[in-house]
Order: sequence, then C-alpha cells, then structure tokens
Amino acid sequence: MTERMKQPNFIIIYADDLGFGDLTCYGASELPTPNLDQMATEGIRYTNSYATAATCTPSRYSLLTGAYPWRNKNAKILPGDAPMIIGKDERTLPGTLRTAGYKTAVIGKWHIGLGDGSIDWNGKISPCPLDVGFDQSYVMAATNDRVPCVFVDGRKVDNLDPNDPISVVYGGENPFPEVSTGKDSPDLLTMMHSDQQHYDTIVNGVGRIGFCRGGRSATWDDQTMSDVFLERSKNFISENKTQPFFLYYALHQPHVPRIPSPRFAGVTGKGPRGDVIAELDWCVGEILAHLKAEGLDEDTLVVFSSDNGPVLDDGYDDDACEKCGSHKPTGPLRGGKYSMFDGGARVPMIVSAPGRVKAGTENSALFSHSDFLSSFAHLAGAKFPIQESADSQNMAEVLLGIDTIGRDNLVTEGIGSKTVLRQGNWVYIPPHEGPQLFADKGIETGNDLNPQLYDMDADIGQRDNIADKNIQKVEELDSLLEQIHGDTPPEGHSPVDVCSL
Ligand code: NG6
Ligand code: CA
Repeated sequence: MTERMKQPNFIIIYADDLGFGDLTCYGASELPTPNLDQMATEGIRYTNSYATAATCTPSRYSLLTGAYPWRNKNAKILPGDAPMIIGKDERTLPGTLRTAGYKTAVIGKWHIGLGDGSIDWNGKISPCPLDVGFDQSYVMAATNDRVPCVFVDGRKVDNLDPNDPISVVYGGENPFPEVSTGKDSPDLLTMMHSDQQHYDTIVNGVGRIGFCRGGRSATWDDQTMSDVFLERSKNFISENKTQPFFLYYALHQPHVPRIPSPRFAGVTGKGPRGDVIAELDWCVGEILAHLKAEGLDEDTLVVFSSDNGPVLDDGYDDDACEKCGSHKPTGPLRGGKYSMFDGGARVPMIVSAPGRVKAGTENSALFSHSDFLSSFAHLAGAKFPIQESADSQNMAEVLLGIDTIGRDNLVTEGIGSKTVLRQGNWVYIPPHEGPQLFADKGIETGNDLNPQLYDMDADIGQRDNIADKNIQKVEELDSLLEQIHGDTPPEGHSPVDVCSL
C-alpha cells in the first residue's frame, strides 16, 4: 500500500490537442517548452499515459467520471448548446474529493455540455459543473471554435448585459440576418480564414461553428483568454490554502483557432500553433511558481497532460502545416487526433510532487486518464468503491513513481467510439470500415477491414501489423475487449458496495 500522504492538493492541467511529441522533454527539438521540461526534471515523465479517447468530450468525460466514454452514448464531440452528459447522481472526481473535504474548481474548457437541453443563456444554467462536484466553475461551454463565445461563471454567463440577450442555434442556415457569417462575408474573417465547417457566425474576426447573436459585453477576447483562466486559477489556489483543494485547470491551447496573447505572437517561428504552445508552457510555469510562492508546492500533486493527440490543420488557415518544419507533434507515434492509432490518445504526462517523488524519473507504466478518480480518491482517503472491473483503477503508486508497471490493459477510442485495446506491449485494433485517411488533415484513422496487432515495444510507430502471425493473440485480445465492453459499468453508473479506504 502507498504510504498515505497528508491529504495533498491536486491540480490537473489539461492541454487541448497537445501531442506526444510536442514538448522538448518528449523529444521535440524545434519548439522550446522550458517550463514543462523543468517540471519533468523535477518530477516524473510518463511514456505510456493514455487519454481514453482521441477527441475531447469523451476523453474529458472519463477524466471526470472514471468511466470509459463508450459506455455513455452521448460522450461524443458536443456542440456548444448540448445538454450536460454527466448525470447529477453520477460519481465524479471532484464530487468524490469534495466528500473528503476538498474545495474543487474547474477553470477553462468544459465541453461536457451544459443545461438540460433547453438552455437559457440569459438565465440560470442548470445543470452546470456546480451540480457534478465543483464548488467553483469558470468555463467556456465547448471549444474556442464553437459559439457561444462567452465565459460561464457558475450558473451565469459572465458580464452579460440583460438588454443584449444571447441566442445560440446550431445547424441549418443563419437564423440571425443581423450577424455576419464567414460563408457570406469572408472579407470579415480578419483574424484568419477557415473552412466550410468553421464559417458560421464571425466572432472577433474568426468564423466559428454555430450561430449566435447578442451578448456583446460578455464576448471573450481570444487574445486574453489564457490570462483570464490563469488569473482565476491562481486566485483559486490562493483562496484555498487552508484546506485541501482540487483544481481542474483546462487549458484551451493548442486547439483551433490558435490566437495567442500578443506577448507570444511570433515567438517560436512555428506560426500560431507553436506560439500557443509557448503560451501554454508559460502558464504551467506560472502555476508552479505560484504554488511555490504560496508555500504549497510540497503539498500539491500537479499533473500535466492532454485530452487527445495533435492535429495541424483542424479547419483554419493558420500555417500550422507550412510552419511545422521537421517538428513532429506526435513524435514517433502514428495517427493523431481522431485516430485509433496511438497518436490519437497517447499523450505527454508529467507529475510534479516535490519531496514526494524522485526527481527526473521516467515511468513507462500503463496509465489511463480514467484512473485519476480512483487514484486521487485513494491518496485523499476518500470513500470509493472497490470493484475489480471498474474502469477507474487505483494507480496512486504510478503517480508517485513507486509502480512502473501500472495497468494490465486499457481501452481507448478513435472518433466514432471505435475502441482499441492496449494490453502490456500489445495494441489490438479490431476491423473497422471507413476511410484510412482523414485526407484534409493528413491523419491516418486506423480503419482497416483486417484486424491489426502491434508490438509497441518493438514497433512504437505501428508500422508492422503482425496480426496474421499471431492469430491466437488476436483472438485473445478480441475476446478481452468484448469482455470489457460487457462489464458492469462502474459505481455511479450502477449500484456497487462502497467502502472506506
Ligand atoms: C470537430 C471540428 C474541429 C474541432 C473538433 C473538436 C469540424 C470539421 N471540426 O468537429 O475543428 O472543434 O470537432 O475538438 O467541425 S476537440 O478537441 O474538442 O475534440
Ligand atoms: Ca481536444
């Protein structure tokens, strides 16, 4: 058993679409990330940490509930007006920690849905993060390329003028003749041009997905978004020094549209994608320095990771492909965001816990982001169900660097809930119909009518499908995946016994 720490504070800093190869400490040679490199030098750098999905909503759903996303049919990339997909009675990471005396906050990107299906952006928003375990919430509803482009503070849109109410509509033709769209007025796309999926309402010179009008005083400024989330995060930390806290600091970088603060524009020579990664890296440094200044660094376990793998062209003309040069956002991995290959869900993960973990170590344990719930609950001494087959496993010893093996297996998914099994050094991708390439993004999907089996120790780039030579292994992994699919959902989704750790 892990030696119980005094209840540590927890911070998860979660990047949006950052790849396994995007940081210098993960092999990038052209994109300086000094703060994350320093964090790795003082902490633990993981090489087999997986988000549960290659896209955002399902991945974040698992982070917060500990359940695999394909168990919930609504856990798919959500529009900005989608209802919340976590039930009020569902077990959550913040809710579990709150029962153990923690103050909890989410600041940044939400993308798990808000409201009950008929959301009133001008009234009280319910349910919202405050209903699933967070004491404080300051979020963008979905993504920075989706309307509404406002921050939701608790249950209310921040800074909203009641005389300028917000309306939001997804799909169809523009219902608001008074607002400009990228489709009809491309000359008004003054910040950057975009494709036909990102040319609805223009906000701040950028075409977005979805139509909206009103809420002018509440509209965010893309260039200061990073500072807004950072300041709020620092304040939450300072205000909660006297009892344990959990902060889910959900960065919006490097998701599209990539618009850094002017302080970072042009600093990397890699275009906006490089610059927002530099900005993200700086934010991490600011949080770590703030913890130190507050005397909290040794009481706080900070995890940095990403919700899914990287993409260069995700719909905006921001030169990401042209300026990338020889930088490889996925590092040695195949695929990328949306993909069933490892580039989709295998992500950087760094843990800082000064004085509690051996500095500068690398850990190759198999870890799933669904494990934060069970692991943090254990470290906090929270009540948590013991259930062998639960999707969330207690990997506290992995997070402390004591265990370098981790899980026996884990499941990830590409877009469309297409599941993949990793067991030990094996990755098994079942047969799937569909294109082998997202041509506009240059990302291999993993679709193949034949089963695929890769030995990740020998072939990290998944170039050599050895399914034909290992028919028995394929059968074994296929039935294991089927069995996991058939497992009883974890606690919070169906009744199980609860015990105190
Ligand atoms: C896709 C968007 C993409 C991005 C993604 C969500 C299109 C063609 N593309 O549907 O731009 O917003 O959704 O990204 O609409 S995620 O990181 O939040 O999953
Ligand atoms: Ca994402």
